[in-house]
Amino acid sequence: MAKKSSGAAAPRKARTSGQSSSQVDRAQPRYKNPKIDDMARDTVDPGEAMTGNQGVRIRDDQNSLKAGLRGPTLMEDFHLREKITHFDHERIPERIVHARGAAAHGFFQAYEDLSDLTMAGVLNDPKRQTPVFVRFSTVAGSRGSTDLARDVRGFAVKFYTEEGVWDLVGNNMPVFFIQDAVKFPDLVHAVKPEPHNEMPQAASAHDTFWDFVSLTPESAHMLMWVMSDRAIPRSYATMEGFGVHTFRLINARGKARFVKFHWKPVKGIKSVVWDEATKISGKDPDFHRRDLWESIERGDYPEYELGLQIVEEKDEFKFDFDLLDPTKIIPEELVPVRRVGRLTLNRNPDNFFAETEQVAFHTGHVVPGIDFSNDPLLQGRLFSYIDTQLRRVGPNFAELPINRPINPVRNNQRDGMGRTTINQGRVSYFPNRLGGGCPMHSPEAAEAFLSRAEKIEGAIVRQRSPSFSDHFSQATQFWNSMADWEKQHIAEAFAFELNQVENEEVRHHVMNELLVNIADELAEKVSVQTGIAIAPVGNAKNPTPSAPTPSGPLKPGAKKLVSPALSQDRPGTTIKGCKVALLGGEGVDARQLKAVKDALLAEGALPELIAAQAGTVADSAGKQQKVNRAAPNAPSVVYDAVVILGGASAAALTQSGLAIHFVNEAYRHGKPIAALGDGLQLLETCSLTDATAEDGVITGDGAEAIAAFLEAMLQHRFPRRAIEGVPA
Ligand code: HDE
Repeated sequence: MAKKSSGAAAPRKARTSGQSSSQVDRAQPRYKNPKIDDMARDTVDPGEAMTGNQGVRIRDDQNSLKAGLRGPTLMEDFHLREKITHFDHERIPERIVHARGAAAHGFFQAYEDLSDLTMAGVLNDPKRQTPVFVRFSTVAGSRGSTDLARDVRGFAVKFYTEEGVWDLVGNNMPVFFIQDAVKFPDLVHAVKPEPHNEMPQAASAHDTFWDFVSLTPESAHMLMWVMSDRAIPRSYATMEGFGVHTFRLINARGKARFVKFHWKPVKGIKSVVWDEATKISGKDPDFHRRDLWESIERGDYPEYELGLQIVEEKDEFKFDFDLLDPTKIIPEELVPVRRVGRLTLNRNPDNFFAETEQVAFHTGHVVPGIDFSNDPLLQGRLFSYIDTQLRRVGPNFAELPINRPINPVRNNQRDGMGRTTINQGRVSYFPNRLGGGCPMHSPEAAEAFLSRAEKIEGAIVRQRSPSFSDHFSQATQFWNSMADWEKQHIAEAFAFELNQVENEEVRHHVMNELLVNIADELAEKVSVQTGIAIAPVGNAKNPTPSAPTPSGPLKPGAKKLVSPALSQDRPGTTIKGCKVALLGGEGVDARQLKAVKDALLAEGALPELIAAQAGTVADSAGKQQKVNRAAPNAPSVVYDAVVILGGASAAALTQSGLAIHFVNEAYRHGKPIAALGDGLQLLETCSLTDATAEDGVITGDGAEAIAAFLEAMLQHRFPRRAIEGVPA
């Protein structure tokens, strides 16, 4: 029989009126060892018998009930019907956006007491470990699409705080395409596969997307992020996260301040290159999901620091941009990011559907001490998320184990599809005498939510504030802040996308209404790669359809704006979790193999010996070495770096098409390469012997070469190599 695990066996507390059994059990604190719901865990121990859903033992689950051995199946076969009907209903609608995702459990802990800023316990008690569930996602693709699409990544965090659930539903980019929620369905319709033929999957490189953005100049800044390497992260552990909107923090004295939320990955920001991304999409479309799962399984927990940018309410208007405009960042150089706590992801879900699919985030899930701003995109989201969860997961989505708060839920909401609580008593209304006035309001309690007392006045208008009209300054700032190789990648990304666009008018408008307004250098680079002429638009032959959001004049000095914090051009501090291919075979140099493996393992990197076939190979000392992957199963794109080992295997590698392709491709993608001893032969075959350690290509034999290789790995990529040689 299916066995309920520990929670079910635990002694129950006495119930209080209006509480269900599961609500009582969930009230027990779980901070030390956060588990989402012991009650709901269902495991089958070995030897236990199968039953149907009504508990009846099943004699035979492999043959349906038939009239005669070769006869028709009988309607009365209730087991067959129950099993098949359940199967027929096994799916819920996939999310309209962010359908493809992966998630993990963990905890958040503040570094210090921030009660001067907020009364949110999660931020003002450094002794607390608040359980969290974090779901990462792509936006445009369906649930089965590739992880490596060029796209924004969702970074949604559910904090199960003692004062209720707080969802920080963010992205890995700090701005968004549009300024007003009313445009969101249009944006999503434009970027999703085109409706007549449902192509292309998980890609913005098609006509409808570029048609829409060419008429939506407010998207210029976000386009820069999406065309940059931020849109193709190496892993979820190596990307930033942002709350995007301006929110508010409120302290116990009722003082409010504006805040922007940031997640800073402890491993630094790392990306792949576009050619690599497209290939990983074929070789391992689960690349990010797998990386998250495996790193948690081996104890290499993804970690992020929570950063806050705080702006006093009196300073609301001191910037060149509007704090309520979600297409703008507050440059870190203007308001530093204060790091206030750490998020650690340390447990994989037990069940993808019950947790990762059914988790229901909502920007409106906030706790006392955290409040909204009037950002019109955020205001629209406050409506959309509850609506989408009701449709997708059902009216009782909040009762599901993954969504329930850890503190008790007590209210008069009842019934509805999929209700799991058995509410007791006859009182389900307020005010009441029959229930002793319970559950009651808490007008005085500090832990009761109190909305900000914000003074609002103005006429009812369907207009945008003129303070939202500068669409290009920060796009230009992003471009100005990039290193040469980052600029190259951005220009190549625009060119790739526009070369997929068939409509000449759309291509022309992107160039002449967006790119030329961002940076001449960008427009020129893209023009060369696409053949799109830089020419004024709006003449009679080529009229500009009236853009719904006209942009204002470029601010004086905008062309010079720079924010160095936006660049990824910084070496990392760790190579932990980096995958390193060790190319070898029969007779591989035993000393080199051991030395390089030991050095990598000591840094937490993941060396894998690759040989022509799976199984084992004898090293130069005659010892059998386990082959971690056979060459056909080991594409270079899933590794961060490569070592060509010496020994008798070195000559054989020069005859292997797979090995030659491996090294050439790794070189082209800017990866660190070491050729130890005779391993040099393969570099010669690939005509790469001119490459130097400065290019991340290390040759030699011994501790010095290995140390230089580890140093090169901190760089992660040598992208300039691609600029000066073959483009990546
Ligand atoms: Fe979302 N968004 N969004 N979004 N969003 C959804 O909710 C929506 C926006 C984000 O892992 C949906 O449960 C509107 C910005 C993430 O489950 C839906 C607008 C940001 C996730 C929805 C936005 C996000 C979603 C679809 C414009 C970054 C995945 C399924 C006003 C700050 C959460 C669902 C998960 C999901 C609506 C814009 C982030 C339909 C109307 C800006 C990370 O409710």
